[in-house]
Amino acid sequence: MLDDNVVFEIQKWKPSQQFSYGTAGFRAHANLLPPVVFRCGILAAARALSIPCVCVGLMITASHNPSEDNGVKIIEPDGSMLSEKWETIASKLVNLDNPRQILEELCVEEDVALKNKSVRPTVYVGYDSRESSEPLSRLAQQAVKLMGLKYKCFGKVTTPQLHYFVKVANEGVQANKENYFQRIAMGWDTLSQYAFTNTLENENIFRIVDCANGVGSEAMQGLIEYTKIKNVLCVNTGDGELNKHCGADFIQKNVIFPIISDSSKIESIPSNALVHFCSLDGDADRLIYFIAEKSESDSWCSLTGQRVRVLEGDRLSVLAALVIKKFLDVLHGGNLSVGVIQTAYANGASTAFLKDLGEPIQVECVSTGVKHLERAARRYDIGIFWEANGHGTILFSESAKSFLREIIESTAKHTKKAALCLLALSSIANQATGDAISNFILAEALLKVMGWQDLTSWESLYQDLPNIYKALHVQNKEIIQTVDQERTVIAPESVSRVIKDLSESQPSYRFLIRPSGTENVVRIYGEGPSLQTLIHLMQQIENVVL
Ligand code: 16G
Ligand code: ZN
Repeated sequence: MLDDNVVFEIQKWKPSQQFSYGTAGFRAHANLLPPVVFRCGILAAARALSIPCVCVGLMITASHNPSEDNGVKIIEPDGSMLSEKWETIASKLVNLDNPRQILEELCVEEDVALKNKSVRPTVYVGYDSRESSEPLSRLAQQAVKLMGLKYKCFGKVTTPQLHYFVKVANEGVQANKENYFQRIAMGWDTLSQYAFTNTLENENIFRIVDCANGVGSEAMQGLIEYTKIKNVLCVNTGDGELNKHCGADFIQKNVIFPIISDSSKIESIPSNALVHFCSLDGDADRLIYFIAEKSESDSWCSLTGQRVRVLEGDRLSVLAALVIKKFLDVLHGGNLSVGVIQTAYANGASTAFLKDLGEPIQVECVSTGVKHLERAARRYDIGIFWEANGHGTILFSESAKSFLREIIESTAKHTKKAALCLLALSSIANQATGDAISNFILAEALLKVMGWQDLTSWESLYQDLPNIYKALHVQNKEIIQTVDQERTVIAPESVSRVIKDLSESQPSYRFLIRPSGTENVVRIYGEGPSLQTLIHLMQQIENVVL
């Protein structure tokens, strides 16, 4: 059954170190990646052969990592991230000296026919703007061919675009950029027709999008072209270094104004304009808004390094929940369940705000990692999820969409409008994964539905609780064990006891600790009414951890 030639070829591509398929796939310095990407090409093909499907996806990107890094991840036929079972298979296939055994297992257990299968699915490949990305994609192509499968390369695309292509292709829809942008533009047009409280013409808003010098800048151009949204100025579109002192991850972690390598593009913005500032990350699956104070005499460049006020992912959840509730109220709920999924790291003030919204909004907490949020969100008719880092989307179930379509066909004018607007949200929000490009237009649309021109209206919905988030370098991060969606520490005993005692003596404070899934550090988080007190309390936790 196994072709010796295939095994021999795979064996030649052996990584020089051990790799593990983590939450973001395989990631490392680009020099180390050729064998990993080759074997991932084999893996993608095997995955495609293991289930009836049109295609699976393979994306070459290292997201917000420095430009010399790269990475690879596989996309399931439904557009979601690789299943946990296949994550384990991926790690084995990449690391083994002799892959024969794992390939044989796949043939038997996953029914992967390495040859002579009549239906040959395709592997869809995309890559980001890194120098190493295109050459790596050619290795994936070689591997897919070796497995006898078809290969379709989309060239430079954002990660969420590739997720979208894979999802719609498996649903029988043509997968291309036109279709991707048309869907978004359709939703935007519907909302502008029925729900915007201020018109496009009379507004004095400028939207500045920091593209992190990544692949998102090209996608932003497409978005602007199709939606015809006005006054969008893209900066950091590729002249500067990828993710260096700019981009969503940098802003969220450092809370400072980015370097703008092409700031001349925005110097002519009128001084009385309202500015919406936001940043994409390197592969455009995260979006972070922020507010920067600028006096008339300041130039944009002079703001670099100054503190900003970040509107984290939680704020997008809140905005989405508010608008969805507004439309659903017109439909008297329509018996649709609406869940907002957060992790324990969402600011407590956002959780309290969301809980206060009441029916039909339900708030749920899950463990860190997009897959946990996404899985929980899919259990609702409308599932809203965002991580604080700016990754998220709004997912609509098929039955929710059918329900809305029925209303549109059969009922009175105002309910029809509300249903149309909800459907429009489902067409803007990427239904496969969090997407910074579509979320940019989504956020701008939601703000318009609320009638807010200024970001401070959004910001003043509630005040974030003071908080501290730190990474601690420890010898062995794995000794930290948590339960209850990372909200309770159970080991080691010393850490667990300190946190328990502090939580009991200071009930208005909250403390979290967990090993990072992406770095060799332990992350600690504390939140409460006074920053001064918090600093003091967090020190006690740090002392026992270190
Ligand atoms: C990965 C996850 C992200 C999570 C982050 C936590 C995906 C696609 N990404 O980037 O959801 O927030 O890890 O990293 O799953 P940490 O464990 O190092 O804090
Ligand atoms: Zn990313």
